[in-house]
Amino acid sequence: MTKNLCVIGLGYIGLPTAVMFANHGVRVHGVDLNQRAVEMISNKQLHIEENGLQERLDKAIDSGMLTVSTEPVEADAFIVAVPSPIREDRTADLEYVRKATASIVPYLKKGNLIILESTVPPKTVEDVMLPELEKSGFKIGEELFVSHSPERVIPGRIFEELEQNGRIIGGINEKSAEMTKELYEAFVKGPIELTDATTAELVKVMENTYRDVNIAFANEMAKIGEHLDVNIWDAIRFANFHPRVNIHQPGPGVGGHCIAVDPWFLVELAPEQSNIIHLSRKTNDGMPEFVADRVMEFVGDSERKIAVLGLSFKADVDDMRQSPSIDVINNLQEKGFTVASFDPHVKDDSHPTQVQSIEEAADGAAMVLILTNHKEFKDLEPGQVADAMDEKIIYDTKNCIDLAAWKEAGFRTYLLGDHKDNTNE
Ligand code: SAJ
Repeated sequence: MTKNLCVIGLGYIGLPTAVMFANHGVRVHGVDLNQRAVEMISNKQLHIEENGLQERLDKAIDSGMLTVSTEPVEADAFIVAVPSPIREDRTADLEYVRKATASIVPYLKKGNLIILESTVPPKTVEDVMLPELEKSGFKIGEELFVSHSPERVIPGRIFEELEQNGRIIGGINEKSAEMTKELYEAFVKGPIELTDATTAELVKVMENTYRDVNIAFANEMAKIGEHLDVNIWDAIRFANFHPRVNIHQPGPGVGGHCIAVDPWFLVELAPEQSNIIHLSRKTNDGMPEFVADRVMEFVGDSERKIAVLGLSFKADVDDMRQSPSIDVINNLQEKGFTVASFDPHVKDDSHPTQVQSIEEAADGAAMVLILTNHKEFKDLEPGQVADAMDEKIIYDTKNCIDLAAWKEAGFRTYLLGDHKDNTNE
């Protein structure tokens, strides 16, 4: 039975996971190279935003079940939850995983369990982690046990999903898988499936790639819809009434460290066989330019100001990693537009165009451009910005605003999938 756990990496996955175990009877030592993050956490301050994290962190720290530092400690089990990004050339960068694994080797004891939670290309446990762990001198599979148990939680609902989601556990052998299952049963209520490490690695990457391919289909339909004077959002809603159809939502692009990254692991692994996957990546990565082209079309003159609402990669989170908003803004600036952006979830000074309010962003602007469907934007009233704007145009790329009210207020209104010639005239 695991009594002491060491969690390496206290980011969007590692910290909630560490807190969850600490509040379910497992003594946890959390480790992060970021000294500032460690100081904040030990003072019960958050360096990331997630619903329910503050009160659970307070409980874990106050109970003494969670301690943090920049160095690992001896434990019964170790969880590695560090970044697994891609490089400029779209190949997987597994150095964080390799270094985190190497960092625990001096602390390993016979019988220890090591679990990789980061999403990685198939064979990473075998080709990257095991060679590092072998340097401990312990026999892998007999004296050291290793598994991959990929996180599957969605930002904004992490604690609910940590408990309710099923879990895939891939062990390098059956004993490793069984030991990992026993540990996660501390709080996982969803079904736990056991398999081998490579299958578990592939399953997680497949899940995120499935979503990316379906979003690409939705974005392609939005482009096709332009030719038909059809509101693609309504069309998708109607199609999804079909029991076997689940078309995702189009948008200004796919961001975050997961859906926009993981499919490239498969393209790198099997370039000849991953045509749909590769094309879907290109389709979704092309959406920011598509949106900027439409802005140019709708405004007609690039020496104007655009008020961008939403910098984070999705609704109600503070995470700007790989955010499509940044690419849209870059495209607009390259065209000559002046951009002012506002995001209620993102910390100040996170982007050079950032201002302190919607009103400040819209002041003197020709267009309000919605890029992230934060709940704060859903109730935005035209009256809040109309008088301060130079021209009254609104473009909603996330279908989250009641455009009828804006039309009534004299705005030219556009939804993603609209073409200049089929609206407002
Ligand atoms: N998006 C669309 N249309 C959609 C859904 C999403 O354009 O219909 C965009 C979002 O705006 C965002 C991006 O895709 O920019 C990704 O957002 P998301 O909500 O789809 O996913 P993530 O990245 O927050 O979380 C995903 C989840 N994976 C799946 O749902 C298959 C989560 O379960 C994973 O744990 C997470 O990746 C991860 O960490 O891998």
